[in-house]
Amino acid sequence: TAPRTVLLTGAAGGLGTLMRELLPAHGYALRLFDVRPVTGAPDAIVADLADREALRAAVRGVDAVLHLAAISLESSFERILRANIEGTYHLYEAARAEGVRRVVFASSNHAVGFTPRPPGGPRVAPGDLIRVDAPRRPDTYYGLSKCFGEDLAQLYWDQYGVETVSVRIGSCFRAPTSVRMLSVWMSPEDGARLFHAALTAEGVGHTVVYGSSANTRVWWDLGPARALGYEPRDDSERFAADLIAEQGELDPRNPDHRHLGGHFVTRPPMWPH
Ligand code: NAI
Ligand code: 15L
Repeated sequence: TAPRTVLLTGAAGGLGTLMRELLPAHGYALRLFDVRPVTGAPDAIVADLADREALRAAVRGVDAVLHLAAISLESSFERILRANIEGTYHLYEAARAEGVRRVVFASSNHAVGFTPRPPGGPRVAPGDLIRVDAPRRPDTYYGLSKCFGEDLAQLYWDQYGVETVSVRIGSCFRAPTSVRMLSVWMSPEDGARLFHAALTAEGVGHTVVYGSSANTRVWWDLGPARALGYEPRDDSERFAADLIAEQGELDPRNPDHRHLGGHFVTRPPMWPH
């Protein structure tokens, strides 16, 4: 079958760059969109999410959108409002107007970042895993914008029949760099597997899932992601010994270690501007 055409917003970013490498093997032809030029991709659409005309043209004829473009850390409310809240609204309006039926939305664990870390040791008992229906507790304006995106996705499904899988991504980088990340890490390869499942599963309506690898120390329930057909193959445990030797185990007396969102709760990293 012909590759499915997917608009990848945020194509110049860290995750966008990884997905440009990994998604074609799953059968996708990618159309790229970012406010910054995309290295090695002269055909990429360089435009802001605020540019409604550019967005309309960008989504025209695609089968689905993988919406990664955003301010991906904390920032002023005004900047988050413009890029993440208004920007995501403009993206959904373009999709609705052009008849695009499926969006995969890069939500974040920071939509529930103030949720206490599950009790017990490094291995969480199945009954203590954080579920997707846990109350939302954003830890930043950034996390709040992801709550908005999830609600917007629900509205566009209920009102207009645009389907979304909202993936509350943990940390998707080549390797985990902190002990917290041992719990929330999603390998790029598993990320591509999960996005592929989210792009192709049938009858998703609006579904919210957590996105990580099958980590030994996982904090949340991967059941909803697996129900889409996601089969994670990686586990951060191979990085555990080195990271723990360097940083020590998580300590409940350390405020940075008490919540799902880690140091976003205490010292949110700021978007550079
Ligand atoms: P990133 O900051 O590396 O990339 C984001 C990209 O979006 C940048 O290339 C930026 O130029 C673009 N962008 C920002 N504002 C824009 C606008 N107004 N119009 C057009 N493009 C704009 O972030 P990363 O790590 O690649 O994350 C991608 C998405 O996944 C983000 O939505 C982020 O919130 C989400 N996410 C990422 C996680 C991770 O571990 N990488 C974890 C949880 C969520
Ligand atoms: C996020 O939402 C950020 O976009 C990413 O840069 C990481 O900090 C990640 O969460 C995390 O929680 O580690």
